[in-house]
Amino acid sequence: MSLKTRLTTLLDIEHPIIQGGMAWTATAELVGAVSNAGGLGIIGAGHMPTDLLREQIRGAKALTSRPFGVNLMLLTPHIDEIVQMVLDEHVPVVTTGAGNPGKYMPALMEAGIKVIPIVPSVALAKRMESIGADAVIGEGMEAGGHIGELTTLVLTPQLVDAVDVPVIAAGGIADGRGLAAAFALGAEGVQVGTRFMCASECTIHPAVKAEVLKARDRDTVVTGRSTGHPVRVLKNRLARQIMEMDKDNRAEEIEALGAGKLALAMREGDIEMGSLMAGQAAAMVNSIEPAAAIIAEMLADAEAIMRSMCARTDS
Ligand code: TUI
Repeated sequence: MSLKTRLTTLLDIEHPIIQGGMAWTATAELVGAVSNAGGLGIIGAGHMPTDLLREQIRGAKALTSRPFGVNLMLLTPHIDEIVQMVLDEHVPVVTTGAGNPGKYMPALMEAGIKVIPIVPSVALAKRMESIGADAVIGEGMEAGGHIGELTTLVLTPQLVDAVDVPVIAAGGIADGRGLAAAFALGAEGVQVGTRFMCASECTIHPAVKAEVLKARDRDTVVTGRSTGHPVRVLKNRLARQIMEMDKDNRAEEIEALGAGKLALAMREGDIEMGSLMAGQAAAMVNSIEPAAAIIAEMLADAEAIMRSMCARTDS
């Protein structure tokens, strides 16, 4: 099946499925597999040192000749250096998270890079469109990691009404039902993060994949609200400690405790004191499969749903 939209044309990809640029999680192997399967793989820059990120970009280039992207995490202190390196490496697509990428838009656009900001609100989407964004990703609070306040169900249609560029829905989408629902809301693509944590090609520690597979409906929690940068994680000892600190608004202590904890989980497999960033859709992830199988299943199921809905209204 093929679902062609303005997004597949814009990015020169087969299928309107992009993989979330998850820090310390979306590395070259996963990105290569998603792009080779006709989606858009995106490397997660997070707080990664510039040299290591350059290696990941070169690794992705070695694994796929198809387009891929890099997610820039705008809160990272060395973001200026990262942007320069991404420009030098001629990365085809950049998504941005956790802030306003306005400062970097002219240079990225000048270099011919497609720029797709992740937005948590209508106001930011409009601002991004007005300064040249090629599309926007509307991310609902079902998502993992750093999140906004609106749900995917209410954010997506409002973005579709507010901007002319393609809207990609993100947050809580992990199967063909989510893909079909996003299309019903007017999205022209979806971004999927948590499900790809359990792709066979994803290099995170197997202990973290096991936690995602085990997760049930209420196993994620939002921590760090007092810091102004709330993050959704799977509950563990670290999350419980941060929730206690949140009650007393101990923001600085939370920032200090959180430093380095995402890599501790994803790379070293510390599932108690590492930060297990994952979305609510963790509860819907039940197997480890190749990225190509995840994409094929999502497309087939979405198509079947769309057809059955037509059949129901015809009769
Ligand atoms: O960026 C993400 N998800 C992330 S980033 C990350 S690393 C991190 N670690 C510790 C603390 C904070 C982050 C883990 N997960 N998703 C995209 C996203 N962007 N969600 C929400 C936003 C966002 C929020 C505010 C985008 C723009 C924004 O703008 C504020 C402004 O300046 O207007």
